[in-house]
Amino acid sequence: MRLYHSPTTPFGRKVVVALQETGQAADVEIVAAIGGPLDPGSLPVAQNPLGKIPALERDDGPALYDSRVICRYLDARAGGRLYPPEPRLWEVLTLEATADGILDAAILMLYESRLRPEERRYEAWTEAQWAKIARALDSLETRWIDHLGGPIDMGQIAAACALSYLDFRHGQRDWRSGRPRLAAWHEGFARRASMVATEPQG
Ligand SMILES: N[C@@H](CCC(=O)N[C@@H](CS)C(=O)NCC(=O)O)C(=O)O
Repeated sequence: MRLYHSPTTPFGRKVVVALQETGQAADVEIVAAIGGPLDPGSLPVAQNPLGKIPALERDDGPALYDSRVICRYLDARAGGRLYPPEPRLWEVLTLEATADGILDAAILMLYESRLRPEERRYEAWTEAQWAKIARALDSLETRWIDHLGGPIDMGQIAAACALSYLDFRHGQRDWRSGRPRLAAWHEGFARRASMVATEPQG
């Protein structure tokens, strides 16, 4: 299998962490892909019409895309450790969606500051994206904190990747402020070998 990926994508990082946590890293070749909405560059548009990474090319079926689909597929292939049975499954999927939503907003903020010409930037829109992130972080600190402390699952991996991405791209926002339990959880989870090996570069 071939995974289209870059060293900075947090969605791709979810997949690589899942590969490592399920003992499948050697089954996947990493293909470097770089680009963005204005110029797809080497993004895998043939594999994913949306032109986004990660995308997973399989030997025995069509390419898969969207990190949630790829992670679910890889976990099923390994025997299903990261997505537990119902009813906990619904919690895991909702936590993963919360983390992915943080990332969607964080990436839109990055594109706004990097891709939009300065005179056309819309500060209120950027702050509205951060407001979504702040609400989601508050829910991680309250509703989700007990779940985060349970056995490892894909929701936790997604949350850890999202928090690390906030450090990487939006460190000045100080997401830890007022969220001591989430900060402590992240500090511990970030020490896992799979997280250390996939620290964003660039
Ligand atoms: N929902 C998608 C989001 C993937 C995504 O936004 N990837 C970014 C890189 S982190 C991308 O490829 N952006 C290029 C673009 O939007 O054109 C997933 O979970 O895989």
